[in-house]
Amino acid sequence: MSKGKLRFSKICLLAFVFNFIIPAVLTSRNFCVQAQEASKPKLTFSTHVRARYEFQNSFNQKFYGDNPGAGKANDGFLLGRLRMGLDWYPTKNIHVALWGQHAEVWDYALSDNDFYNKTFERINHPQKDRLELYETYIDVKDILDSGLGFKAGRQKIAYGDNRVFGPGEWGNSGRWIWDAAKLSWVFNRGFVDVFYGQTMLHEVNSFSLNHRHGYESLAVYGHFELLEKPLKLVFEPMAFTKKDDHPNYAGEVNKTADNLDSWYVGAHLKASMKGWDLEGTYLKEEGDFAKDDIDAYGYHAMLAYTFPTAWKPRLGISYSYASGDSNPKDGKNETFHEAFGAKDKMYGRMNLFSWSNLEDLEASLTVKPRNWLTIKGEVHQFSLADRHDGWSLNKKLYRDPTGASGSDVGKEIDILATLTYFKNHTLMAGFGHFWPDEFAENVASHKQATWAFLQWEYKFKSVIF
Ligand SMILES: [Ca+2]
Ligand SMILES: [Ca+2]
Repeated sequence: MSKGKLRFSKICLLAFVFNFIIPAVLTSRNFCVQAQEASKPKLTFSTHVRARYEFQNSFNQKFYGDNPGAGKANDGFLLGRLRMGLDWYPTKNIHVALWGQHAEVWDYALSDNDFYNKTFERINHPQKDRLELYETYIDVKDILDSGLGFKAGRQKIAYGDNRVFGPGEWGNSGRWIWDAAKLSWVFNRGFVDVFYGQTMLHEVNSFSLNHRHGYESLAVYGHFELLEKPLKLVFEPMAFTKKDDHPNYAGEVNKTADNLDSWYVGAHLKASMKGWDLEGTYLKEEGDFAKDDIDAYGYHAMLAYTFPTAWKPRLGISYSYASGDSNPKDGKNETFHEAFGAKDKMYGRMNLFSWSNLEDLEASLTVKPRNWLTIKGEVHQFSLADRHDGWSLNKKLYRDPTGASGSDVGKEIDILATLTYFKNHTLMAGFGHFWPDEFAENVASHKQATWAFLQWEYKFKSVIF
């Protein structure tokens, strides 16, 4: 579909929403009655403020060690984010949101141009995006008691444990934000969503209303609560595309520039019983990466037990896998490309890894000494799924196609504390340390890396009427 057609179809969709559905819903008797009955606020104004100071020693967003290709070996910077918005609920089942976001970073050693993305042909900044449109949508639920609804506009899309679709809130500019139209069918014990959307890019100083998006996706996601008690079992099958129609991709052998046309199919499963939690995700990826065939897969499995004692200790083990490419010259792309998920709370808190060419063995312990205090510690052992493929921190630079540099990348420990003692305020502090193994030492550096942060978050909502 051409850009013009796409824009045209979006405009048609908006016109349809405003011209047909809203009046139809508002004049429906059912909704008028509900509107009279509702005593909940109709219009609210909210403010979310977040500030975080981070210190990175011997690594940054793109490089590992004391000789980074950009930025400094040791960097300390302040991140600030302001989100403000109006939420209007004309009836119980209609929600209209209009929000803005301003994301800024001070004292950052990496420049804006260090985040120039050749594939997207512009800057896509993970920390900085000024005066932007944030969540702005219309959400209509349960039209005429049918369980059917839709949500159209700029929105976050998240399911399950956020691994496949998740906003990625840790990054200051908010990683995956969608311009999408979603149809939902909610039934007794589950829902099915179908949506088409495009992900926004974070260009620092340009407003993103008519901008070039990153990826586009057509997706179907189901959520089925199969069992309730004593075993709770949730099954979530999914299938979706991840496409970029711009010819900025090149294959391994045939370098003719072409587009990305991939699709995924898989499922997420969650089971809980008597303090035990079991969770698993499997995702198969196929399609075309320029002239190469994609043949990749990823999965994750987690088992945790929460002790019914003081401090509620929760002990967990988890294993994440994402396939890597075994031969850079066979015209076959076996690297699993992460979908649209979060990675902040996964694959180590220092964010040295993504769900791509990865083996991550993790053990964690969470305790709650007070109901307002949570402390989590985790240890990781990271390896490459395939030693001929690159390290996701910087795939092109940290890669040894011969495989001679080994596959063990390193070990990491993280300790995080979250404090919610003060109403509307959340304080977080954290520390991480990384020990490089053979692969990181060979392709990057022998140096150990350290990370620390302190974060304050404030959320306030006031009722206008
Ligand atoms: Ca922007
Ligand atoms: Ca290959």
